[in-house]
Amino acid sequence: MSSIPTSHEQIMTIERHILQEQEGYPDATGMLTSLLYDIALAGKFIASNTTRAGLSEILGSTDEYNVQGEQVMKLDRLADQAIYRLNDHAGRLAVLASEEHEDILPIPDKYPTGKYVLLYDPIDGSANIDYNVSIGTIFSIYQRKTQTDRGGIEDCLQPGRDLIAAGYLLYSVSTMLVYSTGAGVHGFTLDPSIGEFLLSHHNIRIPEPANYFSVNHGYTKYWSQGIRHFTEYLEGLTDEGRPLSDRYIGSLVGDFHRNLLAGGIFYYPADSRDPEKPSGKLRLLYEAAPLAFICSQAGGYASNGYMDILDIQPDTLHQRTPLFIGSRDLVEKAEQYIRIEG
Ligand code: FDP
Repeated sequence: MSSIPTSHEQIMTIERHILQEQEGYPDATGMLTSLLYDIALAGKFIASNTTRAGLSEILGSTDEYNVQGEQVMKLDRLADQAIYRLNDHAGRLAVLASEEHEDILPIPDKYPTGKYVLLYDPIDGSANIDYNVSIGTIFSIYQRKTQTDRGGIEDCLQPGRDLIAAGYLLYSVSTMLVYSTGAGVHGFTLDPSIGEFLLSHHNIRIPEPANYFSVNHGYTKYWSQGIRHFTEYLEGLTDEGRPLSDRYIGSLVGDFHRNLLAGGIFYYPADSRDPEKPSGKLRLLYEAAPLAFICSQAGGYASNGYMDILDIQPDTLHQRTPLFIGSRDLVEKAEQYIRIEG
């Protein structure tokens, strides 16, 4: 059944919404609009494949491992290629970088380059694919810094503070696209009967008080004292004296999205499991910075435990960071515990 409203509600497609936002910028060329629109198109393509994941040959993993040493799932590869191939030839981008590739992804010589830079995590939460649990795609758009013809790594190594736009797709009960160009956060739900993303969540703000916290408790014994005590605080000793509910999908986009709509905190701290990964698991450029941008636009906050994620200058493409993200007061509380107890 289509979700076309019968009342006087305005139907706002994502294309119309992006165009309307562009009207606020008289110098806009339409390039960002079409870039965002093609990301939405890639999202539709990925969504149509995720819904067939249990039936088609795309279920399961390939024999390859990505730069993080993780096994590449077939859907990862398909999503990675879809995003690249929809964007490599349109003359909007100087360079791309994907979480699945060690190095930057240049624009082929035969195509023109443009003024933007696209970074993306094609499938986030991919360990969930085989179990039919929510997964997502995360994207970040920066303005290029270099003036040479082809973009370079300096164009990709920019702090989240400099983001022009960021967003994510969530492939779940329904498919959603949530994005911000720095003027609030807006959510669109894919109506599969007409193949359009329709505005369903206008100007999202993280509600108060918070309701949830999301963390992988399986790692408790590897946490610092500050993280353990912060978790105990959430479990029962919050300032209001009520425990928050614990919900962990293990898919950052899904966990973040729930906390964005319902109020809460997701955290993936540094831990003592792997001395080679002293900064935790999540990637600054592909995961933490874009979601921090969305979060701050919705009135929330994201920190690495010591400072605002948006202020971190990345040194490498695949740099990892501890992440505390969601309702501002909870993230600040985490910082307090870490400052005092480590
Ligand atoms: P995944 O490895 O399945 O891609 O950074 C990736 C991520 O999932 C996040 O989406 C998720 O929040 C986290 O890792 C889950 O890690 P744990 O299994 O260690 O909890």
